[in-house]
Amino acid sequence: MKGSEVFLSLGGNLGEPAKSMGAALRMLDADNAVNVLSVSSLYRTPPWGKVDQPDFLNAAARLVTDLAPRGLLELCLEIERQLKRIRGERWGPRLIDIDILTFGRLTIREPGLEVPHPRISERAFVLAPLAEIAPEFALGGATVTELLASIDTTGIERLAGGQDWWKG
Ligand code: A4P
Ligand code: MG
Repeated sequence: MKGSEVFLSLGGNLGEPAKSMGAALRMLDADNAVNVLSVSSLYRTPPWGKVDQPDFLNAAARLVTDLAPRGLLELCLEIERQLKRIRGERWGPRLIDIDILTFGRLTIREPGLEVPHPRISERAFVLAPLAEIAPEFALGGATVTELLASIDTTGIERLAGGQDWWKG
């Protein structure tokens, strides 16, 4: 597949998030127009935004896809629906959340689709897993490693179990 290189962030803090995230990655990889190239370890992360909720599990993935950005977003939203995500309050607890961090080198600012994801550089739960699979990737003039070094990573823990946890 020639396609576009994409980085995704996955997270969840209800039910069995590792299972939901693994299922989501396998569903993406099963699509003819998507190949999952690499996946980070799982990270346990303190809740960001709304703090009185359970810890999250988070991970990052690198894909190549022949889909257009909207097509990939629709696929991610459909997978979230299939995994019975219950949509609740903003930044609140969730079974599974899939965010498109970057899509090639495109900048998209449209209703319902913003790429690069606008809050990457302030979120250690996104940058810590991303730094494991793409440390030198440049975002707005800094590398992922540099961005991660500039924010608070208190409480973030990489879980043992390596990068094949999602293969099921
Ligand atoms: N949308 C726009 N751009 C994108 C994109 N690049 N990727 C739209 C994916 N979706 C995008 O999503 C609402 C809509 O965003 C989608 O329908 C899509 O059209 P949502 O996930 O329900 O949004 P939300 O939760 O209301 O707000 P937001 O800001 O997207 O929340 P996040 O960013 O998903 O954050 N703490 C830890 N430790 N770990 C976490 O994973 N996650 C959140 C949720 C809060 N705190 C967390 C974590
Ligand atoms: Mg989201």
